Amino acid sequence: MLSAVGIVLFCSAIGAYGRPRGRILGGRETAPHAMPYMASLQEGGKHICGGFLISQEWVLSAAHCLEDTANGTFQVLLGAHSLTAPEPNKRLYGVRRLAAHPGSSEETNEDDLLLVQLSEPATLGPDVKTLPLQSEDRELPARTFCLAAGWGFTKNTGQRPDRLQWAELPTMSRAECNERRFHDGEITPRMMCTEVKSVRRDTCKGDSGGPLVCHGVAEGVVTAGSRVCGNWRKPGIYTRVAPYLPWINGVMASPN
Ligand code: 5W5
Repeated sequence: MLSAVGIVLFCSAIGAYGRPRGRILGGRETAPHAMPYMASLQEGGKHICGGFLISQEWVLSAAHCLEDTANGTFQVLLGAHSLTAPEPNKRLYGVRRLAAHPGSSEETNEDDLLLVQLSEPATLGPDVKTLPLQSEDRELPARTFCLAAGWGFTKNTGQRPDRLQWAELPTMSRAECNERRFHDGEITPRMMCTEVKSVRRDTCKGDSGGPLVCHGVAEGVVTAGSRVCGNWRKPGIYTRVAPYLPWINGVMASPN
C-alpha cells in the first residue's frame, strides 16, 4: 500500500457496479523532484523511512524508524528522485544528532516524531527545499485532500519502488477514525487519519516519517507503527505537527 510514500494504490478492487475487478495498481510516480523537501532516511545504505527537510540542518521523521535498526550508520539522502540512479543534486548527508520524542514508545503511535540533524547544512536549490510546518493547532475539515509521498512498499507483498511515489489522500475526521470499525479510540487529539476506502490508497511500510502535505504545508507525519496497508478499516495514521512545535523548536535551538 502506499507506504510512506511507497504509496500503494490498490486501484480498485471494485468496479463501477461493485463487482470485484481484482486489479492492483501502485501509486503514481512523482515528476522528478516535484517534492524537493523529501528525504530518505537510510541505514547502512538502505532506505528505511521517509522524512522531510524543515530547515537547512534538520529533517523531521518518525521515532519508530529507529526500531530494529542494526546500529548501522544513519544517513539522509536529499535531492533524490531515484534511490539508485545518479542525479545531479542528489546527496547523502551524515547525521550529527538523532532526537526521538521522549514520549514515543515501541508499543504505541504516541509522539512518533524524530528530529535528525544533518552533519552540515544542506545545499538548497530547486531539488532540495524546506517544507513549512502547520503552525495553527486546528483540525482540518474532513475530506481535505492532502498529499503523501515516499519510497515505501507499493504492494502489500513488499514491492519497493526505486523512484518516489505519491498519492492524494482525503482526511477523515478524528471522530470517524475512532469509530469501532476503524481505529476504535486509538486516535488521540495529536493524531489524524486519512481514508483508505475502496480505492485502497494508503501509505505503507517505508513511507513512515514522510509528511502529509495539505494546502502546501506539513500537517502530519506518517506514523511508523506497523499496520495493515490498504484496508479500508485501517485508515492511515499521522502525528499532527502543530501541537509539537514547542518541542521541535526547542530541540532545534538547543546546543548539542
Ligand atoms: C515502518 C521500516 C522498511 C509500517 C523499509 C511502518 C524498507 C518502522 C522502520 C521501522 C523494510 C506497515 C523496512 C524495507 C511497518 N518502519 C520502518 C522499503 N522500513 C506502515 N513502519 C507500516 O524499504 O520497516 O515503515 O503502514 F520501504 F523500500 F520497502 O507505515 C505507514 C507495515 C509495517
